[in-house]
Order: sequence, then C-alpha cells, then structure tokens
Amino acid sequence: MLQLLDGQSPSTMIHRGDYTAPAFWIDTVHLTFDLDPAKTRVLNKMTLRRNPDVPAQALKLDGEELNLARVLVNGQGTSFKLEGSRLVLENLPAEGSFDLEIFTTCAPIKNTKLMGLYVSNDSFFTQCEAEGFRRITYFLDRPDVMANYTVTLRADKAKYPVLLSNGNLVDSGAMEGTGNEGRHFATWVDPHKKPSYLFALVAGQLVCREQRITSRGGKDHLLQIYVRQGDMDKTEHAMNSLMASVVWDEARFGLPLDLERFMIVATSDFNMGAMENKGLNIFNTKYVLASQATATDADFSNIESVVGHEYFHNWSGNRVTCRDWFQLSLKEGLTVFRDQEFSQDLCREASARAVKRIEDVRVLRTAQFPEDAGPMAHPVRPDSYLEISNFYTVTIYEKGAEVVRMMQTLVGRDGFAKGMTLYFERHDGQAVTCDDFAQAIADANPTSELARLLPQFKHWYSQAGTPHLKGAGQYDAQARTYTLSFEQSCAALPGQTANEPFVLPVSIGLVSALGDAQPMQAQGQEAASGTSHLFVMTQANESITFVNVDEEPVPSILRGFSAPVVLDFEYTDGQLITLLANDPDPFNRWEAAQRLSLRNAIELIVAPADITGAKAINDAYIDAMRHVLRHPTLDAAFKELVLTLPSETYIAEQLAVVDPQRIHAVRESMRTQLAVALADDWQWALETHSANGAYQPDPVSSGRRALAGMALTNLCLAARESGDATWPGQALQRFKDADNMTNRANALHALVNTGHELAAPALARFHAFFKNEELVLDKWFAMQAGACDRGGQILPAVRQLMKHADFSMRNPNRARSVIFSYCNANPAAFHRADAAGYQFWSDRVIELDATNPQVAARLARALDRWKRLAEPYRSAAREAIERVAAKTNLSNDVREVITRALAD
Ligand code: B3K
Ligand code: ZN
Repeated sequence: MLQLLDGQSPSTMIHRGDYTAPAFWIDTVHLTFDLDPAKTRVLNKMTLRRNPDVPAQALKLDGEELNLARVLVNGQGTSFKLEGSRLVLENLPAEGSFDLEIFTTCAPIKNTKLMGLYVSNDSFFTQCEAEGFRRITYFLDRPDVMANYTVTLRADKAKYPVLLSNGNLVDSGAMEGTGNEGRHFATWVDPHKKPSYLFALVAGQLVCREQRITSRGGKDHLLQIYVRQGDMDKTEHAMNSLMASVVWDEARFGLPLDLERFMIVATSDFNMGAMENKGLNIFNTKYVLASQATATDADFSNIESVVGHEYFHNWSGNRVTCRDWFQLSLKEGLTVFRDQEFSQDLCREASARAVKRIEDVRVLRTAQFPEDAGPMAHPVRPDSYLEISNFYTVTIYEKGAEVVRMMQTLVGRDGFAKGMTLYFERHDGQAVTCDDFAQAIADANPTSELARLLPQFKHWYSQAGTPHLKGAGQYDAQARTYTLSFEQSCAALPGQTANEPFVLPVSIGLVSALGDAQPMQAQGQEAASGTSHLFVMTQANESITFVNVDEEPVPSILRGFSAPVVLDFEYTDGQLITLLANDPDPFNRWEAAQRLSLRNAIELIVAPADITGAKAINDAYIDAMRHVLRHPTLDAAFKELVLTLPSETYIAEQLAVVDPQRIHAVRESMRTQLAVALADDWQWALETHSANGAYQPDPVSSGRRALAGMALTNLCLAARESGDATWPGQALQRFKDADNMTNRANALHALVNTGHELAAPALARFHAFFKNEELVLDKWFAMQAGACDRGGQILPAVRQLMKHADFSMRNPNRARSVIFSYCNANPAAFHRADAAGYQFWSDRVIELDATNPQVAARLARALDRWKRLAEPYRSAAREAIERVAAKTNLSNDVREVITRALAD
C-alpha cells in the first residue's frame, strides 16, 4: 500500500472497491460564460433529483480554484458550506427535481495546469478529462453523471470571433444593452447526454477548413477543422483522416456519425495528444498540422491514428462511457485497438499491415513492459490511485488494446464485430465497466473459447505484470510428432493477492529447416487446416503435440504477437536465421532478427572484455542482415525494422543489473560494425531508394524514405570510422536539397548523430529556415537533446537549449522536446556517472510541478527503473528522487510517482 512520506500533506487514495452510485442525478445543465482572461464569469443552472437507489444524503459538489459568488436553490438563497474544495448543500428538497444555480468566477489566464478553462495564444480552450470540469464550475464531476448541456458563450467579438461548444449552434448574434458594445454570443445545444469530462468550449481568432459529407444512411454532416490563421494549408491530411475514420467505423463496425457537426480544434498548448469532447475534439497542433515541408512521414501517420482514435471515441467512450475512472481502459484500450485496426485496414499491402503491427508491439515492449515491471505497475483495471491523471498509461492504453485484441483472436474477426454490436445495443447511453464489455463480447459468441474461459480471461484486467511463457520443443522422428511444452509464470506485485494463470492465445506455425511452412495437425484434432494453429493455453504447464511431422521443424511461436507476454525459447542461431529467412509470419520474421541482435548485444554486455574496437558481432549475423537488406521482394519498411537494433531501453529490460553506459557502448559498437561491414549494401540501398516521385506519405514510399535515411546514417557512421568526408558532404547536400521534411530531418539526423562538424551549420540553417514553425522547432530542439552522446556533451547542450530565445517551460510540447528528449529518451546522455543528469532531472521536476503537475509527473517517471541500475547510478538516482520527495507542497501527481518509486 502506498505510504505517504512524513511531513507531507495528507492526500486520499481512491479505491475501486469503494465505488458507490451518485446520491443525485443532474439532468440538465445551462452554462453561461462571460469570457475574460483575467476573470471569467460562469453561471451554472442545473436541474437535479435525488438518486432513489442511494440513501438520502447531502449534495457534495466538486470544485477547484473557483471563486464562489452565489448559490440558489429553486431561485432562493440557501445555506451551504465548503468542505475542503467541495461545496456541500444539506437542505435540499426530499422529492422531485429542483433547480440549482451556482455563480462562480475563475482566472483562465492564470491557469498554467492546462486543466479546466485556460488561455493559449489569446484563445480560450478547455480540457476536462479526467477531473478538469470542477475547475470551471461546481459539479458532480464523475463520468457516471450524464446530463444534457446548453451552453451560451459571451465575449468580445473582435478578440474572439469564433465561439464553439459541443453539439449544434442554435443561436448567435450581437449582445444588446449598455456595457455590451462589441460583444457577441453563441448558444450551443448538445443533443446527447454526456458526462462532464466531455464538455468543451473554444473561443478565439480561428479559421476553419470545412467538408460536407453524406453518410451511408443518407444523413448530411458538416466536418470542420479549426486552426490559427496561417495554418489552413496544413489541415488537408487531418481532414482526409477524419473522413476515412467516418467511413471505416461505419464499414467495419456499423457505427455511424451521430452528429450534424463534428469539429476539431488545434491548440499549441496541450498537455497530451488530443481529447474526444463530444462533437468538439480539441487537439494538440502536433496531431493536426502537416505539410510536406514541415511534417515527417511519422507525423502524417500519427495524425491519421490520433484523428481516428478521437473520432472512434465518439462511440467507444462517448456513447458508452466509463462508470468510474478505474474502468478507463474500457474506452482507452478499446479505442487504441480500434485505431490500430483502422491504420492497418487503410494499408493496401499485407506487408504494410505487418509493419504497423511490429511498430505497435515495439511500443508495447519498450514502454509498457518496463512499466509493468516497475514501481508504477498496475492492472489494466487499477485498484487504487492517488491522482487519476497518472493512470493514463501505456498499460491502460496499449496493454488494454492487447487484451481487446486477444478477445478478437478468441472469437474471430466476425465474432468480435458481433460482440461490438451487442455491446453498443446493450449499453448505449450508459456508463459501464470492463466486465460489461467482456460479457457482451462473450455473450455474442456463446460457443467461443472466450465464453468458455471468461472468468479466467478476465485476469488480464485484474493482475498486473508481464507473463513469461517458457517453451521447449521435442521432435520424435519415429512417431513423426513434434511436442511443444509451455510454462507460464508472472511475478506478483507487492500487495497483489491473486496470481492465477492467464488465458494465452498462442499462435503457432512450424517451419522446416529448409524453410517450408508445414501443414499443422494437432494430436486428437481433425486433419490439418492451414499452416498456423491457435493453441489456447490456460494452465501453468501445458503441451501440444503436432502429428505427421516429417522432419524436425523450427517452431514459430506467438505469431503476430498473439499475447502480450515474454516468450523464452532457446532457439539456436541457426533456427533464428531459418525463421528470419523463411517464416511466412512477418512478425516472427522480424522477431527472429530482434532475438539475434539482442543475443549478440547481451553476450557483449555481460562479457568481461573491453568491447571498444573489438569485433563485436559475428559473420553469420552480418550475412543474415545483408541478406535482408538486399532481399528482392521484402518491403523497405520491413527491412528498416529488421535492421534497427533493439533500443537501449529494451536491451536494459533484459538485464538484472543495468549499466546504461555499457549498453550504449555495445549498441554503438554493433551499429558501427554493421555500418562498416555493409557499407556497399548501404550505398546500394541509398541509391535504389532515394527516388520516390512526388511526395506521398503512404506506407510504401514512407518505408523507402525510412530505409534511405537509415542507409545515409550508416554511411556517415562508416565515414566517421574511415575519416572519409564524402558521405557527410552528401548528407549536407541532401539536407539542403530535400523537398520534404522526412528526407530533410533524416539527413540532418545523420550529421547530428554521427557528431560530424557539418551538423552545426546544418542545424543553424534549419533553425533559420523554420523559425516561425513551432512544430518544426520542436524537432530542432528534440534532435539536439536526444542526440548520441560522445563524451558528455549533451547535458551542457541541453542547458544551452533551455536558454534559447525559443525555449519555454510553459509550453508542454517545447518542454517535452528538450527536457523529455533528454531525460526520458536519451539514456546514455542522462545516466551520467557524475549524477549531473539526475540533478538536472530533479530540478526540472520540481520546477515544472509548480506550474503544470501533469507534465511534471510524466517527467518524474524517467527514473522509474532506478532500482536495477548499477552503481554509481543507483545511489545517485535514489538521492535525486529523495531530493524531489523532500520538497514540500508537491502536487499529488508528482508525489504519487515519487512515493511509489521509493517504496520497498
Ligand atoms: N481521453 C484523452 C486523454 C485525457 C487525458 C487526461 N489526463 C485522450 C485520448 O485518449 O483519446
Ligand atoms: Zn483515447
């Protein structure tokens, strides 16, 4: 259990088991805003009634940083009190509905937390999820209280010509009367009931791209994307992504757009990626704005999935929402699964689908697996929290998506679509739980493995940690059988009571030593039905035997990453090379290369010898990599993934004791050796993948650019060794000549990361050229703070970057581009033997916490895995964490992360 440190202000842990239904329902809300940056006046008129299912009690409304001016019940003054930050009303009518009117003011200009109502670039925006609405007005700020909203916005017309809220615009015009000169108003009615976290308003000087569409059912809809003047030319891709999302959700799941008007608004001050407010999504500009000149292929692809994600929330999250915040994965895991499927379905080539799956798994393994093994580990449905903002995690999102994916695997794609239909039929307009979702999928597929195993399957929601699946194979030449034995285990978290085996869908194929995919027939089952078999494991120890196996096969286990586990199987190098060359499952083909690379890296890391200068990797490995690089039919995108060595973070996860400098040195040495040994091949790859016609951010040409970029970096790396100046010169030329941001950034990256002297003038040129492009400047900062450290130069560079005129701690994107790129994404530069990186980190966590606790708490997690660090890092990291812990008045956000990090 979380212990609070001595001397700190007491804070309340919230427990899932304590859930009770609300004592009151709020049926309607009429909000009137007089928008003013320094003092915004909010009149909140609600109708409420008691919840007859709950014992009679006082009404306790949430509020935060509000100035309360007036409270009326049915038009009359009433007694009330403030309990902490809550407004408590005891003398309320016993029967029927009643009106409650609350008048408050707040100061959006002072709102640096970017939760509630705030000002960015002279415009007003809101962010209410999870608990921001209480910073706008007193309310039952919880997702199971759903109301009909009518919102009137009043503001100076010249300063705020655009006034937006959820739903439909029903009235607008000039305000009348003295004192209202130059002011105007707009009234919005949202036809759908919604929880307060989906409320939104926007007011400012914005322009919009519009698109009218007719949906399958013949209804007309207006799609709008609002941005600042000057950004209109960067909204086409977001609009195309939105239209594709509308079409996809209707085609794949039969879920239509239920709104006349669907708006997206972009802001450059935003704590996260985007927010699915009903009919009025608010986005970080990073996930809206893109042009060939300013955005990379990755940016284009991220925009497509984030636009999709927020749009899909319109059903999975908004039409059916969460009963309480412990159920967050109900909407987030499901919606990530949906956006992953959307992006895959948009790929024309099967290989591009596989690339997307590999990328998603890479995120899971490099971010979620460490989380699940560290101090912030929690089940997909957590049991307690201090600050809910800390639980918007890769576990809730990405692991939650894997849990949904396993359900689809167990019931089949059509069965899953049927399950979704039943879920929305059953729960439309309700606030429900993860259990309700799983039950609907199972009920729609009563004869499925999921229905049979549902109670056990749900351990995925309640038990934290990444299961390990240990496998071994046994071939019997006489019986012509091949048996795979498996053992699953999962370390229990401190305090976790149950530790039961999981339901693991394990997709298996058998590949012959010569590379043929073998037909599969499991013992006791009907004749072979294809070359993959789904083995559903439920016990701690189980085996499966395949019959009619003519020769000893190489098992291809966990195809497509069919369950989020660590597979321990002692493959020989030869077996991995067979899989890399021949596995028809592209995921496992990539996985074979990862295993080879990882094995090589770990052998070197644990070897006593000095690796610098020594020959780090063997010829068979190099040949296998060359074979992939030169392969005549494999996709460029796939090749780039295979040839990318596992990240330093992922390598670190495989080790009991982590020396970040050693990992970095080994990885760099492997990279350099691959660069030198394959120099001719890299040159071939660059030459054959550089011409890509007119720019299109599609998966095929993106893959070609990615491989060409990788080749250029490798050629510069090899040139570093030889002292040759040709390739760095070429990189500079390509940097100058590039007609798109991907090629330009790749060329710059090649110079910056090989530490070449041409990097400095190229960076200066880049800055001069893009000085008015915020999102490009973020790249400029991030590239320097995240660059390869050669002798400790990055930290001083980061300190310099913080003094740059374009740097600001207040803007989350900018803070992330410098501070997070250094602390969270550049391990070798951050983990310094002199502890200066940690000192820097603790100073920044404390500094950020004073203005924006959510962003500070994310930064605080950079040292999550400190306990596994080797000395001197471990002690120094602990000291840095203790330095933060010793600070009084920390936010709940940071305190929760820090307290957990220090807990035994
Ligand atoms: N639902 C929001 C996240 C809100 C985060 C609040 N701290 C975006 C999304 O997942 O779609
Ligand atoms: Zn989401």
